[in-house]
Order: sequence, then structure tokens, then C-alpha cells
Amino acid sequence: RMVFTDLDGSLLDHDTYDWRPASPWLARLGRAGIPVIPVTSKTRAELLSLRLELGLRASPFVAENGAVIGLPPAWQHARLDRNPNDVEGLCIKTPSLDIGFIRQRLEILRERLGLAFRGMADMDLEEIMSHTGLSEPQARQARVREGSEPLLWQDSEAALARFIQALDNDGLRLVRGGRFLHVMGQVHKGDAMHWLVDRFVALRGARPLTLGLGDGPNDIPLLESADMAVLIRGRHGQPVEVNSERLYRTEDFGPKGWAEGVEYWWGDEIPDDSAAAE
Ligand code: 2M8
Ligand code: MG
Ligand code: MG
Repeated sequence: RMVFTDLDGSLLDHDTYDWRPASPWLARLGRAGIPVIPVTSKTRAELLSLRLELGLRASPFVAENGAVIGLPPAWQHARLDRNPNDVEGLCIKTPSLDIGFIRQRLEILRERLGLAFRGMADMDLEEIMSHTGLSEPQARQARVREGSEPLLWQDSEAALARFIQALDNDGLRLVRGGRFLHVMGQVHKGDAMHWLVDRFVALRGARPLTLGLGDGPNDIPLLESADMAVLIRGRHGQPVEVNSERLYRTEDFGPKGWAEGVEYWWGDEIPDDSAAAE
């Protein structure tokens, strides 16, 4: 078994980024040896801290909506990962476009189409902090983008439609997160999840049963790829249409909804031996 989860608005509260209501289930999954894999719009830099705080250092992670995949040693393959690179023994895959290219194209489109938007590259730390509620060190980490640019739209819906068409012509795509629109290459959370499942099969020779959890439009490919899915009630007010026969919609928001969803699918099957563990 394996859990693939969005962070903001799902495992983490949309506003406070708290995850305590989900802690008992995180610990229970940990004791059962089930990896909990973050699949998020956040950056690799944000994840390096968060995965330690959440106790997920043995799990791989997906950052920037699928533009960055990080593999801890146990997920690395002797033949497929020739040069395990980077910090803390992690091997990093970047299956999509580079942020430099994305930002150049955004500048050109802004000029050519006369669009009004603010990208993270246009914002100083203060501005990022005021839009997101992140602390200064967290905002610094959010700014280290590798393969996706978050932006705030300040133009009409008609201009947005022209923008999406122009991005498409350039091999770029746009996904909606909780607060920002994210511009990136042709990958999404579902692709990254498939990639990790394939890697697991290559290493272990068996296919895992997957549970996907998320709250936003950018989570749809992940929810539709998972064997069972949890759509967490959102605070962002955006409609999320998921095409899955095994979908549970939570009553609660954020990490409470997260625990509610895991309980719904796996509550009877995964032992609750918290008393024994104490
Ligand atoms: C951005 O991502 C969220 C996720 O849904 C959003 O679009 O609202 C990213 O910039 C991420 O790096 C950052 O941590 C987050 C903070 O709210 O916003
Ligand atoms: Mg979310
Ligand atoms: Mg997200």
C-alpha cells in the first residue's frame, strides 16, 4: 500500500499549515510501513524541511506539481539512477521544463498579449508572505522554483482564456492551486504518481494499492489515477470534478478531512496499535 497526498488544504491546513489532526493516522501508517508521499505545488526547498517535520524522510516526494521528484536511497535504482546527486543522499529527477525557460516565455507572453499578472519572480519576500501567510524562511524556500511559476491573475477571464491558449502553443500548461495559478511544462501530479508506482514495481516486482488525497483542481489527475481517492473539502471555493468510481468526499476540511478520508478507506484494515506502541 501507498499514500499519495497533496499538502496545502489537505494534509496541511489551508491557512495555518497545521497538520496535528492528521498526526495519529500519520503515525499509524508509519507503524504499518506504508509510505506517505507528498505530491504538492511546493518546492523541493520547502519539502526538505517539511518532510523532516512530518516524519516522512524515508518517503519519496513530488514537488512543483510533478516538475520535481525526489528519491531517498531506498527508492533509488542501481542501474536507472547512475549518479545519485544532491543533498542528503536524495536523487532528484526533473522530468519537465526549466524555470528559466518558463519565466522567459511568461515575459514574452505578458508583453505580446498585454496581460496583467504577478508571478512569484515579480514578488519580494514581504509580498509572498502577505499572500500566503508563510513565515519569512518558508517564503524564501517557496521562492526557489525549479520547474513551475506560481502567479496571481489580475486580468479578465477572457484574457485568461487567451493566455491558456498561448501557453499551450508554447508547450506550457496552467494548473490551479489553492491560491495561485501555476505555469509549468507538460507534466502533472498524476504523471509523477505513475512514475513512482512504476519505480516501486521495478524495485519490488509488485504493484502497490494506492490511496490519493487532495483538495484542489491540480489534484484531479492524482485522484483519478489512484485506486481509491479522497477529495478533501476545500476552502478555496473552486469546483473540483473528479471522475473516479472510488471517491470519498470528506465533511471536514484540511488535516481533519485527511484523517476522515484515510479512516473511511483503510480504518478497518490497518491496525490501530497506538496503545501497544506507547
Ligand atoms: C503555492 O502553492 C499553493 C498550493 O495549492 C497554492 O497555489 O495556493 C506555492 O507557491 C507553494 O510553493 C507555497 O508554499 C504555497 C503557499 O501557500 O503556495
Ligand atoms: Mg491543496
Ligand atoms: Mg497543492
